[in-house]
Amino acid sequence: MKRIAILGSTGSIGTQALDIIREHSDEYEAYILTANNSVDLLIEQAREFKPEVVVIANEAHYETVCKALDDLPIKVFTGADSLCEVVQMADVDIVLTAMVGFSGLRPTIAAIKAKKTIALANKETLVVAGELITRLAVENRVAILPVDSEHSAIFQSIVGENYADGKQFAANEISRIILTASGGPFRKFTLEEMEHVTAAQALKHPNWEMGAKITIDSATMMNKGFEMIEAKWLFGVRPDQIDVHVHPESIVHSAVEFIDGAVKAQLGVPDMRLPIQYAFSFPKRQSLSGERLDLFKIGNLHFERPDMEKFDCLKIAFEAAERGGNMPCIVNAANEIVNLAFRQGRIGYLDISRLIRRAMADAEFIATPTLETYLETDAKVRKLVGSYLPN
Ligand code: MN3
Repeated sequence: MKRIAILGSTGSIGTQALDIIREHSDEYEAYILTANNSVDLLIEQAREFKPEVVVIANEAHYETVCKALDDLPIKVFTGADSLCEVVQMADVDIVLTAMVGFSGLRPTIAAIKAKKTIALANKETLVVAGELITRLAVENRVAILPVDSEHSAIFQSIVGENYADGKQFAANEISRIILTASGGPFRKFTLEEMEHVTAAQALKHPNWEMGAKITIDSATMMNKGFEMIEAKWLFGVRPDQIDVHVHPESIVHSAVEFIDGAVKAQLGVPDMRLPIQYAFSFPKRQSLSGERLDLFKIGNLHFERPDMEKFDCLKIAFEAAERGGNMPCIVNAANEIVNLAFRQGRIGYLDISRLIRRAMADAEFIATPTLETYLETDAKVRKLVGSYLPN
């Protein structure tokens, strides 16, 4: 029995992780469930899965959750710091980081230091602090298993590429990663058309059902830029070895080219439950209900080069990755603020990249950041970008 802590159980990844646990209840147990504000769903999940611990991060909802669960032997905690504490509990085997944004950083670090296997869905953690996180993972001998569908595909393609070379272990060398992208809802829009798109249009993703923040990030392709940075840290490649391919069908979830030119990919229907389950079951595969890939039905697969002029956020991510230091942290913090401002109708779609570029120019660059630098940069840039917004 693997005991799983789901950080962000009421979000899109969290609820699908619970689907997996429901389907394989003899193998997995939802041991910790956490949410920020989605009180009703968290209570419903707690009553169904009977976890050991529930965390409602927003303290304003603490009484409500306690009352609703007071007939069950479930411990209820509140406050952002309690996330860092509960992930260290002795019985936890896997921590699924499925919360949104920068808030995932500190709990992920706490879980790594407590030597928990990480099923990583919170890509912002690696975008902001990839150097620190990967170093801590090596020091603590902790596995970081990707849940992002592209990174799971890359990971599935490199499983089996390790070998024993005498008494040493070695891995076959990757020459290139093909990171696929659906292109989002504005793939065929002109820049002029993009000027006027609304949040409602951006929230209609053609292939994937996701939370609001990441759906907007997909529309701007900042999500793909962040995934490039995520891949750089997870697989130890340089940004120039990562080739973004727009692939509107979302069937090839990503691919790896090795030094001999062989390309391995993972294909399937778009369904996040597979990468979530693979992170839980690795190295084993398990049955999974749902639709199967039918290539006859799909007929053709298409690939295009991304338009870096139209999707400036993708270019921004490459620039930030090349610059290094706290620049990806600056970009992430700015993006979290403008993403929300766009959803609230306070700024236009093209203002997203304009304001992020402004923050990149204005914020203090630090070449060799520490955890404190990241926390400080994040707070400062949020304030800075807030000052750019109309009232
Ligand atoms: Mn993805």
